[in-house]
Amino acid sequence: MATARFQEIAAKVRGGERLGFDDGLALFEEPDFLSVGALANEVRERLHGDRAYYNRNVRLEVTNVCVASCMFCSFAKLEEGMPGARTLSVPQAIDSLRAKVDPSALPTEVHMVNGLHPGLAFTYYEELLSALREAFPTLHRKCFTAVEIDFFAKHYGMTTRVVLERLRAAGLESMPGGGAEIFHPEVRRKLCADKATAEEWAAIHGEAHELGIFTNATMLYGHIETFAHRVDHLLRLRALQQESIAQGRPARLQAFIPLAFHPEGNDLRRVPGPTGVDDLRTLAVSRLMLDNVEHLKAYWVASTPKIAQVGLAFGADDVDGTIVSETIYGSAGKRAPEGLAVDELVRMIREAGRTPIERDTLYRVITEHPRAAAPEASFRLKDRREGRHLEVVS
Ligand code: V47
Repeated sequence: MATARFQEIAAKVRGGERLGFDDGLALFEEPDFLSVGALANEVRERLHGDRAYYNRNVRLEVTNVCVASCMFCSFAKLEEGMPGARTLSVPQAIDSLRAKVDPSALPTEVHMVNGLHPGLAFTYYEELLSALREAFPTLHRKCFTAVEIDFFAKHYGMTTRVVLERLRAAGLESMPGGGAEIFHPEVRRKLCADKATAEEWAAIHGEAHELGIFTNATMLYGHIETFAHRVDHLLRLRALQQESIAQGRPARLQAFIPLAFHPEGNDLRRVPGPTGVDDLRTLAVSRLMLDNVEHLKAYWVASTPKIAQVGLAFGADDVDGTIVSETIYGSAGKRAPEGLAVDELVRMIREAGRTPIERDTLYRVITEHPRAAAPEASFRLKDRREGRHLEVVS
């Protein structure tokens, strides 16, 4: 049974009142996490009905060489030439993407993030974007975190605005939400002192919005931060979005994505990482606090497809996409598959009682799938001469 404090917060939410820092903290501390989830679900259904989104996307990482030394990272190799360090030339990057996709069913988005490589020319990134545009004209290019933009500006001696303008001219269309980690300086100082600060990260997103570039935002949770740090993080993002709305900027934060910390192969390997309940509660509190960000992603790569599926009843309206393969979580001990087929995403969404919608990067509807028949009817045994096979019936 939920506490009286929770009932107070629920009344605020139902009355359309904005939640404050103490409310957020109380939601993280509420013993009845199912009630927190149910309240977030009310908001989620008010915003999105029974729709749940996925997209057909593919990941690209062209270099894992990185000058930053984030304690949580298992992906970056600090210097070129170290075992496992890898940097692709522009033609190699295009070939590696070509090898990942089926030309007869091209995805709609490439999501690219990289290490902060000190030895490449800025023109490399411009050439990369132009080559992607030329080789895959229908793939939306969602590329570079604010941390990369900040690094480019400092390393190549340009303002962040010029960096964004040059990358946009070369083909950048939107930006992912990575690099946010935890904004609070008590944590950021320990976790990732040598990259963009919270203020720099937010300023770059605001600038991107001014230029019409839609962006996402993330939060890496389940390591050395407290619930208070998480609430602080959510409030900073809400303020950033409020500013973009108030200024009438042509773009916004589209989606928020909480990222479950994975401890293998990094300096925080003794931290156990979040539990399933923490994953679900964090989604729910995020939905309740971030009342001005439209979409909330349950990112199946970080939380596993099973938790992401349940997350669709805890505030989330999106499960990300097909991914195909990625290396950030692959090198940190992920318990999720390499990629998911569209059939698998659709089944996962349907069995959560939602209508699956394939979206593009900007949340325009590509396909609305019919709502499910009973889940058990999605499979049937088919007799074949050579034996009995399971066949998926869509
Ligand atoms: O910023 C790195 C995180 C992020 C670990 O915008 C880790 O649609 C857990 O930003 N354990 C990159 N997390 C991924 C990212 C993202 C993911 C999905 C969707 C979108 C989007 C963006 O991955 C990094 C960092 O916070 N990360 N190492 C780790 N060991």
